[in-house]
This record gives sequence, C-alpha cells and structure tokens, in this order.
Amino acid sequence: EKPFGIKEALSALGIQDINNGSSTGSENFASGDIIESYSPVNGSLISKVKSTSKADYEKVMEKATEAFKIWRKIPAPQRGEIVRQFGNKLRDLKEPLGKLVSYEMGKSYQEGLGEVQEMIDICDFAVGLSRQLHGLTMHSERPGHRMYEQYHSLGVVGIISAFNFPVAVWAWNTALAWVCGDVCVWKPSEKTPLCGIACQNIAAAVFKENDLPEGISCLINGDYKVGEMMTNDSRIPLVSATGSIRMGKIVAQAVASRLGKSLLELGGNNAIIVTPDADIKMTVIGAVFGAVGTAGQRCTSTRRLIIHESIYDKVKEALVSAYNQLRIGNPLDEKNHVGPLIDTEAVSLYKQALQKVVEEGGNLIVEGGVLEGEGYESGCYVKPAIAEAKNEFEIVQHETFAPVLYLLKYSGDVENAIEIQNGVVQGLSSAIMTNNLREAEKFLSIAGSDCGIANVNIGTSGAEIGGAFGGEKETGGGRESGSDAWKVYMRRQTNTINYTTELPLAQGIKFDL
Ligand code: UN1
Repeated sequence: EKPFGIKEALSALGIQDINNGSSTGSENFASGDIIESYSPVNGSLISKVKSTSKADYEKVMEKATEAFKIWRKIPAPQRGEIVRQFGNKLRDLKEPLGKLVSYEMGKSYQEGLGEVQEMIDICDFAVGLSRQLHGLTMHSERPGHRMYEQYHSLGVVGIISAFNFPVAVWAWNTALAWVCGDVCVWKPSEKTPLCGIACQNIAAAVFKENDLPEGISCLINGDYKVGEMMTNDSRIPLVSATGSIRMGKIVAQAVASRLGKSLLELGGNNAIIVTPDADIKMTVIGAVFGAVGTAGQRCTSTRRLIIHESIYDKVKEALVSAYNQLRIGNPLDEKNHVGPLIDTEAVSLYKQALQKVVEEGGNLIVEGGVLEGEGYESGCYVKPAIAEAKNEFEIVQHETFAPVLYLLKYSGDVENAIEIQNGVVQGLSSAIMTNNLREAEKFLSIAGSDCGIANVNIGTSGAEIGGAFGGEKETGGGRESGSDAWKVYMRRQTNTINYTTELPLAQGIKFDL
C-alpha cells in the first residue's frame, strides 16, 4: 500500500511503523505522545513517531553534555573525517532519502534529491573547514608580547528546523557544528518527523562505526513545547532556528532572556526587479521556478515581481503562458512541475491570500484554486496563482507559504524599483534582471537591496552552500552554511602571552610596587 518505491526507501532508512523520537545516537527512546506523519502526496499515513517528554529530554541533554567533553578534545581534522564519512553515507542513501523528503514533505523528487545534494555539499565544505578554523594574530603594543585569537568549541547546539527543508537545514547546522567540536540536539518540524528519524539513523551509524560516544548527534521530537525546552535551557549556548517570523520572535526573546545566542532564519518576501534591459526569457524561467518551485514553500521563494511599466505587458503575457504549461500532481512523477502543499491548513492560508488580494483591490490574472479528483485526494494540491497588486497591500507585505506571485509595476528609474523591493519588513533574498551595468551595480550598492542575498540575472531561490545564507530585518540576521558562518558555532578567545621578565601594562599605565 506504499506506492512509488516508498516501502523500499523507508526500509533502507531504518524507518519502523512506530519510531522512538528521542535519540542520543544509537540509543532510541521516547515516552511522549504519538505524532502521525501523513503524506501530502496521497494523504496516507506513512508512519508514527513517539514524541519527547520532559524526562526524555533530560536524558538527551545528559548524554549530549557528556559527549561534548569528549568530542571537543578530538582534533578538528579528525572530526572532519567523521563528517566525511557521514557525507559518503548520504551519497549512498541519496535516492531513498530524496524520495522520503519528496513523499513526506511533497516537493518534487528532483528537489528532494537536490536537498540531499545540499547536505553532501555542506559536508564536503565542513571537511575542508575542519583544517581551517583559524583566528588572527595581532601585533601587541608591548615589547616581548604575543597576541592572537583562537576559536574553541561552544557546547550543545540546539537546532529547530522547518518542514520545507526537512533535511538540508539540519545538515547546514550540524556539519559545521560537528567540525567545530559541538554536539547537536535537533528538533525537526512535527510535520516531517520521519525525515528527522532517517537522518539521525544515518548519523548514528557513522558515530557507532567510529566508537564515538552517544550524544554527539541527538534528536528530539514534538511541537513548540519541546522547542521551548531548548530555548529555555541555559546548557544550550546557541539555538539555531528556522521558521516563521512569529516563531523567531518567541525563540529570540526566550534565548536572549538567558543571554544565550540565537541564529535565526525567518521569513522572506523576496522580489525580482525586472528592468527594461532584462532578458525576458531568463526572467520568466527564474521567476516561475522561484514562485512555483517547492510549491512556493521556500523561504527564498519569489513572492513579488517588480516590473518596469514599459515591459510590463510583455512579461505578464509570457508569465501567463508559462503558468498555463505547468503540470501539477504527484511530485514523485518527474513529469510534474508542482507538487502539493504541506497540509490542508496551508491550503486554507493559500485560499485566504487569494481572497484577500482581491478584497484589497488586486486582480487575479492566473486564478489558482484547489484541485480535486483523481490524484488530488489529499486535498493539498493547489494551482499556482498570479495577482496584479500593490506593494502596500497588507497581504503583499505578508509571507504566504504557497505559490502566489504578486506583480507590481514601477516607472522611471531603477531606484523606484529598489524602494519597492526594500519596502517590506523581511530582508532575505532579492534579485534584479538586467543587462544594464549601472542598474545592476546600483542594486548591489549601499543604496541598493537591503537583503542578505542579492542576485543579478538569477532568481531569488536556489542559493549554493558556499555563501553565507540568511537575511536582514525581520528575517532575523542569522547566517548559516558557507563563508565564515562557522564562527557562530564557536567561542572566540583573545590570548596575550608575555615572554619577558617585565610586566608592562597596556595603555602605558604605571603601577610600581
Ligand atoms: C529555506 O527555504 O529555508 O536558497 C532554505 C534556497 C535553498 C535553501 C532554502 N538553497 O532556495
């Protein structure tokens, strides 16, 4: 009764009918309520996970805290070797894991494979990084003194991830945290708990094969109450959380109240500016993939197109004709472009957005709607929609996690488009389509895009792991993945060493005894 080779995938990944949602590695336990995971693909129950009780959580934290004392002393390149082995296991299991991501979350199988590839890529990046966790040396103002800085492991890192990237976001955090000498406790979304179980099984096998202690990779499961156990726990110096702005504000306040660190990856309201010098063909491909890929459920999804009035009708027509060609259906069938939304609650939010944009004076040029009938029994399949709207509409200001694209018109100079692009509370991803160097450079300048990601002639989604990933303003300011994002997973220490027999004081202060 489990179609599309899912049964084989589940068995390759060690998923049982009922899984223990608390784990310290190979030790699995749990005494909380049952979470049932239903596939948005066909509405059927995939399997169940027992959630984490307070007592289970304590057991996890005890093991994690003990494991940290051992793991931090293993040289970083040796920790990198473990991450290399983990990356290789992901290579072996890319197809079953990609399939589970697609079946449990609903994104296309291609995107499921892409997500696992992102995990493999960050592992490779982390392995190289394990030989480079470098600080700086400085010149001391005092003779016979040496000054430098070094990075030490931080401790137990808490990871809270969202349903839309149910495996990759964990890997971005955990691969870096592990080479940095941290241990991780992960709470995946309660909408995709099986992806969490599968990843934990893969990691556990690697730690076990290397005779490493329980607790370097830990898993907990449940709703926000389980997340709160981590945000309120002063044994966790860093909480990395991906999700809504609403969730991020709660997490940030809880963590800040105990002066912990948080790394936040929250909502986006990403726009592509289309100038008179844009390549229309590239624009359409970039915009359509950005808006309908992952059924509009990426934090980097394209929500707004800001189009110059002189090419507005041309772009609009090209978009409508592209949308007419979209095939919506089972994401495991590679002929389809768009799969289901995560659940029927998301479908309601999608419907509300379409209703609201019309109420506010918008005009639906691709109507959208919920699909019914054969193949759509889960009730989660919707048609991507396009609305002509204004940036100041309340609904346009708001991130709806669904394939709804807003067309906004600008006139005059590119500065006007940049003002619209920046005129939202979110600041994750942005893009400009232009062959005009002046426009592109203005967009990238200090007076340009205010987002963490700003692209030229590329859409808003699909970032590579090598760059730091994250955004400004209400997106939360965190940076994950590449560049020097690793630094947040470590504590910095400044060291000054005196190799003379004198004790001169800094700033020339005299203090004689
Ligand atoms: C997310 O939606 O939370 O840039 C992450 C992208 C992907 C990651 C998105 N690499 O679209």
